[in-house]
Amino acid sequence: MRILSGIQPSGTLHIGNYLGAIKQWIELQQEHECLFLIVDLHAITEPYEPKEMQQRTKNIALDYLALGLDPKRCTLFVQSHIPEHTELMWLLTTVAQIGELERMTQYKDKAQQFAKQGVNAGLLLYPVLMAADILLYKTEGVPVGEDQVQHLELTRTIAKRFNSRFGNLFPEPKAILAQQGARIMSLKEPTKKMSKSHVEDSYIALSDVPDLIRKKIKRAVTDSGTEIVYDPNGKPALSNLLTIFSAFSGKDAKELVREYRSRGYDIFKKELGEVVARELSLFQQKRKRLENTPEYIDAVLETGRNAARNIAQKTLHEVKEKMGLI
Ligand code: AQP
Repeated sequence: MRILSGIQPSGTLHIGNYLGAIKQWIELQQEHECLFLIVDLHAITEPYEPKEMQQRTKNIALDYLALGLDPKRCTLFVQSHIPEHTELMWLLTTVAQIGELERMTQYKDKAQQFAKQGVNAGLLLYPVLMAADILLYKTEGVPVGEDQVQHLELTRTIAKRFNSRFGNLFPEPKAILAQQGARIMSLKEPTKKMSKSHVEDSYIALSDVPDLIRKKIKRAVTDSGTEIVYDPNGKPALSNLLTIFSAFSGKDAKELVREYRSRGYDIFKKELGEVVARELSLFQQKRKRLENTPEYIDAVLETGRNAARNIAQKTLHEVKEKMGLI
């Protein structure tokens, strides 16, 4: 299967990005043809500091490598290095419908968030660029968190519509969801997803030092009562912490409930903090070593650019031919 997924360089990666997306990528690269990109063209749809963007993009590349993506097993590249993404996006804007784009939950949320400063057209067209990212490589599987499933459904609609109007070309890509961690919630507002653009205490960044991780988990909101039970509707905060514990420890939620049921929130949170801190400090040590090899990071992205561009140019040529543009 050909797999593709990406992350925006819009801030520091958090455990939601890791558990919902990257953890699966690391497993998938063992058996599938994988392409993983840094979607910088998506990140510019929100207010950002141009001087920081290059470093942010490199930071994500460092995170990818330190978490375990292996450039011998997958293609790692930067979206804006491949001009075919934006060219295909334009072609696909004639296939997507405005009503479909306006119905996207992420667009509605962000349009509300940025209403005062004005909503740029890129926010509305974001899912068409995402469809172009995916279809350009004739991707079959897209490992993402649950929040991206709606965008992926739209990609399938665009692929289907293109195929029936211009002739068969694109596979209809499927979402691949993590069994645990497809939707990690905010530590402060457990009914909202954990997000890198929300307040710092609401997420655990992959770069947080052990003491900060322990503190954030200690301060995470909990539900009323004292018993440890898994009940996402009745006890969303606790269930979220159980999901995180489960994903980091490899024990399932039922087993954790048996182990901690009557030991109280304090011990449960303390031990959860230790498990998360231990795994993230291994990642941080590896990342620190990689920080000293900027030429290696550049070389990985350059090799990725060349490999991705070969596929991208071929697909774009086929698309234009089918659309009568050559
Ligand atoms: N809370 C989450 N739980 C599980 N998966 C998540 N993902 C994001 N948040 C969670 C998954 O991470 C991948 C990369 O996401 P992205 O950075 O491209 O954009 P996003 O979904 O908008 O992530 P954020 O953190 O919420 O960023 P901002 O705040 O910039 O909008 C995707 O696969 C996503 O599903």
